[in-house]
Order: sequence, then C-alpha cells, then structure tokens
Amino acid sequence: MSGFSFIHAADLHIGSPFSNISRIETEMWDYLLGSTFRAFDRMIQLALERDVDFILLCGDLFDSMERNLKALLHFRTGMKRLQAEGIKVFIVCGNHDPFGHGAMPLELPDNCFVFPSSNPRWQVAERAGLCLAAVFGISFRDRSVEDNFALMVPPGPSDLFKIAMLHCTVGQQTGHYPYAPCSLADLTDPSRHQVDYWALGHVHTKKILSKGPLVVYPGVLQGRSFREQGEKGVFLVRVSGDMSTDVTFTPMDDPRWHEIEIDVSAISSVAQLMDDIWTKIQALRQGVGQRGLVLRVLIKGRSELARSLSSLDTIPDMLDELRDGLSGLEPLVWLESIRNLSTSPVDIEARKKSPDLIGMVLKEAEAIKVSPESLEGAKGCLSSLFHSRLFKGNCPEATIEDVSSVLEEAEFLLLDRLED
Ligand SMILES: [Mn+2]
Repeated sequence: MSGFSFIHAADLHIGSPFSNISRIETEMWDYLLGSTFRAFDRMIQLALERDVDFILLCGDLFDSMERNLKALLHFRTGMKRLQAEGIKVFIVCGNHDPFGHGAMPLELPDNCFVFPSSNPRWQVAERAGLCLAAVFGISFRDRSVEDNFALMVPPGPSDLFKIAMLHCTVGQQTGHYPYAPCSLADLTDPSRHQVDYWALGHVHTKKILSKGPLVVYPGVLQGRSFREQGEKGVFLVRVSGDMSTDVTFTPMDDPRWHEIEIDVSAISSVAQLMDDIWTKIQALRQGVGQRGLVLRVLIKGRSELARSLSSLDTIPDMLDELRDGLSGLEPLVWLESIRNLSTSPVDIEARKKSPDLIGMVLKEAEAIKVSPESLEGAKGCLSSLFHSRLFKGNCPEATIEDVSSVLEEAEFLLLDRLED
C-alpha cells in the first residue's frame, strides 16, 4: 500500500447567520458573517498547499440548506478548485443539511461523492490510478435521526485502510441533540468492525475519543459564539505505507472566540481591574497570532468592589473605554460585553446567627448540607435539573458532591437576593 494524506473536517456551517449577536458595528458584523466562508477557503488552500489526496466532510456543511444560495455557490467554487488538482471529496450530510430524498440542491463537480442516506456502499479513494483507501459514510435523511449508524457499517475490503464517516453522537455529549446515538464500544469493538479511522461530525469540540482505532471529532471549522470558544479547524491525517497514522490539528478560524474570567476577590479598585483586563486581552492577542478575537469579560468572585460595579454607569463606562483602546487594531478585536457576576463579601457565620429570614435560610442550608438523607432528598428534587441538556456538567448520574455544589451556589444566590 502506498502512503497518502487527507483532511478531516465537519460542521462547517457555512452561511451561519449569527442571529444571536446584537448591537454591533457594520464592519465587525461583515467580518463575522464572512468568517465561515473564510475558514472554508483556508481549508481549501491547505488541501492545495499540502497536496492531500482527498477530503472528508462529515456533515453540517451548511447551516441551512434552504435559505443560503450564496453558501452553496461558494462551496461549489471551492470544490471546483480541488477538482482542478485531482483532489477527491467525500461528503455525508448532517442534521443541518440532510440528504432528504434527493441529493444536494445544486450540482457538484465530479470529484465530490455524497453518500446517500440509505444503502450506501464502500467507495475506493483513488489517485492517479492507485487505490489508497476504502471510504464509507451514511447521510442523515432528515433533521432528526435516531438510528445507530455504527451498527449499519458493513464489512469493508480487507486489504485497504478503512475510513467510516458518520455524523453521530458517541456516548454523552454536552450541549448537542443526541442524534444518531452510539457508544464508543460500538465503534472500537474489533469483533464488530475493522475500521481504521472513524471520521465523525456533530460534536462541535475537537476530540480524539480513541487512538486504536482512531475515533475523531474535528469540531466546528469556525467558532460562532461563546459556546464555541478556542481554536477551531481540521485534522490533517497522514497514513504511511505500513498503515501507521499521524494526526495533526490545524486551526482554520478567524476570529477566535474567548471568554476572559477575572476573579475580583483580590482586586480593590476599578483601575486595577481595568489593568488586569487589559493585560489578559494583550496575552490572548499574542497567543492567537494573525487572527481576530471576539471577547467577553466575566467578572466573578466576592469583593468590596461588587457594589461599585453594580452601579448603573460603571460597566458601560469600562466597556466604552476598553472598546476605544481596541478600535482600529489589526487584526480586529471586538469586546462583545462585560458581565458582572461579582458579589459583596459576606460573613456567613455572623449572618447565620441573626434572627431574621436570612439567618433562617442559612441555617436551613447548613442542615441540608450536613445530613446525608437530606442531600439524597435534594438530589431527588434536583433530578430534572441534572437531566437538563443545559446543565453545565450534563451528568444524569449526579453525585452527592454535585448536589452540594449546587446547594452552595443556591445559598449565595439567595443571600444576595435577600440582602438586596
Ligand atoms: Mn453541527
């Protein structure tokens, strides 16, 4: 077998409308709207520069099939650039761009192969007459698919490196609809499959779930909100003649999204807080190279400063001043907001002794925390919260520690509300 290389990308979401963003200057808005297109162009450029043999696109290529002709046309142009260099593209459709009962809504050049949603077959990736790998994939037929795709992959040709492309949910994945669910064991059990590389899509964070066989989520190509923070891009995979693999992540994103957390418990003035924010922004700028940043500052912790931060003008004034300092920078930096979650310091022990409502609440909270039976009871009351997709840990098997930390948070929240 001769060596070869390919790019694995998923969740391109070309044409994302950024509908969650409000109040933004036109220049920044255009920059954001163009970001999924530019990330796609960068991926095409990478494929040409590295002269990869083929590309795998594992679903959600488009944010929406119906409403974005520009995204579809732009995609087609990129595919034609690859066609001119003999680079093949294998595609499966995801929940955002389901296959439906036909094919893509526009004609793609003949270097593209879209796996259908029913009865797909193994394909052979060839270049210049050489058989490089066997590739299999299943498309979503409509938006919501409950099938376990992993169990639908037939045995492939025994003499080739085998790649299976699925848009699916492996195990528990926070913040994603559990479409096409399967377990990691469904993919890695050697008695079931001999697949060498599972090229996955759907989960928006890059993850390598297994190294033998490789089970890989590349994540989104371009971050689109603070839920998609940090570097985003593709995996470049090299397979040698002996079938050993080398997997490298390459970022494609611009701008990059980041939340900056500042703990104000050891900060005593707004001036000092501004200096801290500024230092963190500069460090982030240096860390991301020649790409833009979209930032949000979260102020947390207990401090005397909390009162002045909650006064009407403080945060807007800080935001104005920081934005002035950031305006005109190249690459662009946009500070979306500053969120003040800080609270005033409080002497819990002293407040517990007071004969008022606050004292009663604190004593009640204390009583729950020290009694294992009460904690079990609280766990029952909170079960709908722990099962919620939005709960940060998304842990249906919540532990007593999870219950305690939720109670602790609730205690401080209640205290703040009652003191107000
Ligand atoms: Mn997606």
